[in-house]
Amino acid sequence: MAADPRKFIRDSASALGFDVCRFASASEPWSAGERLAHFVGAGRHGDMSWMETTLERRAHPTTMWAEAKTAIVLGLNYGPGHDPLPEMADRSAGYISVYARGDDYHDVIKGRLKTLAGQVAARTGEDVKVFVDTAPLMEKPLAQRAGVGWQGKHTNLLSRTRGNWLFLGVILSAAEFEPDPAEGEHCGACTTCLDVCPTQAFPAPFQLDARRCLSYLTIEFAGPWPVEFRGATGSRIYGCDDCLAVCPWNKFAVASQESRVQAREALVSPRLADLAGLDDAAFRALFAKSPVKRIGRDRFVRNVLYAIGNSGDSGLIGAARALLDEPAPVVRGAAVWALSRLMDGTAFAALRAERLAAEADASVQAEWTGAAL
Ligand code: B12
Ligand code: SF4
Ligand code: SF4
Repeated sequence: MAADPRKFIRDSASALGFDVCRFASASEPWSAGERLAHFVGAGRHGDMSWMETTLERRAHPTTMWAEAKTAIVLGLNYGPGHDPLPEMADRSAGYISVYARGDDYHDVIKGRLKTLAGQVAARTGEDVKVFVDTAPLMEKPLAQRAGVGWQGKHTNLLSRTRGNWLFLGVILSAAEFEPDPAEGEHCGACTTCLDVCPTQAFPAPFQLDARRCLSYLTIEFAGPWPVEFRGATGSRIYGCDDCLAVCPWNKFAVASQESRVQAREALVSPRLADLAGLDDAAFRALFAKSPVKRIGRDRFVRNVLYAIGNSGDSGLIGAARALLDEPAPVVRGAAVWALSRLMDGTAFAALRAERLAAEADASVQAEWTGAAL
């Protein structure tokens, strides 16, 4: 009997540091494309306009690459080895989500995917294409089809044997491989992730409205946030882990062995006062090789100011005041909001009297007058 050609690929994936490597058909039809169209049609993608422009290509692997026959789905465990949510009890510190505490996972995974893809191409003589979140491919439904896990009610892919902390990457191959069995859904009657969400971002189980998700707001959304979400963010300054961290299937999660995704000490409970004082150069240095760098200093400092506004720590008033003269209106506006929460009413009114007349930007004026929505 001929050896299973998948074994070589699995062994090589494991040697490259991947924790999971499974195979799925890339050509069979699915309903994920229609669900994506529903998501975008309802406007749930918010300002992520690339989701609109790539909608047709994202509908199915073969609409992007007609020759695709097999999806080789890779998973990399980034489990922290503990429940990170209690860290948020320290309101004078910021919370950076677990996935962003080490090196950018795109950089960690991409090179390895390319190496593996090269081996697959050499072995099969067929073309390959590599994906890690950077091109329009729906990775979670492919991972479910390959049996890596299932999309839970929070819409992330989780696994019976590994819990919720898994990065995904995909290689499409024009070669046919025998598919692994797909995974079924094992959420049952549980609604823990839906109930914990601080912004009620789930319009229904298995559906997310990204516009309400703190991960979207802290990372993808550039402007001043709608006021209703600012208090809910608490100390979350980059991403959000709540719906992942509370899932009971995490009892099977294990700590990641991958050195490049291990948390850097400086990115666990960093002091808000220090973060508010970062200029562009210091921001870039602190977040070198981290995904946080991608959002830029101004958006990050905006997030820090919302967290300062939620801190209840009057010792942070000086840090927020120091940002009232920033060039970016989004930073000035967030500083005003933070001060409105931390200063007593009389002192804030006096500051407003001093500052409002000199403020030229309408969005920042609205923060001073309390008219911001
Ligand atoms: C856009 C995006 C986001 C957006 C939107 C998230 C989302 N859930 O769609 C935002 C910015 C909010 C986001 C946040 C996060 N993200 Co993100 N994100 C993506 C990205 C680039 C595309 C996802 C996508 O296509 N979304 C569109 C929606 C429509 O797709 P979907 O969730 O698969 O939709 C399914 C369900 O809604 C369901 N559905 C819809 N209606 C119905 C109805 C019924 C009855 C049923 C049963 C199902 C159902 O079917 C749809 C198709 O399968 C992927 C990478 C990729 N290329 O796939 C990473 C990815 C999903 N993100 C990832 C991560 C880690 C996160 C965060 C955990 C980061 C953080 N800690 O802050 C959060 C999690 C938030 C959450 N609860 O989802 C990982 C997830 C890994 C995993 N194990 O699942 C991915 C795969 C990146 C990667 N390569 O590892 N992300
Ligand atoms: S990441 Fe946070 S805000 Fe987004 S859906 Fe999950 S719990 Fe809600
Ligand atoms: S918390 Fe419960 S409902 Fe949510 S993904 Fe985990 S098992 Fe499913």
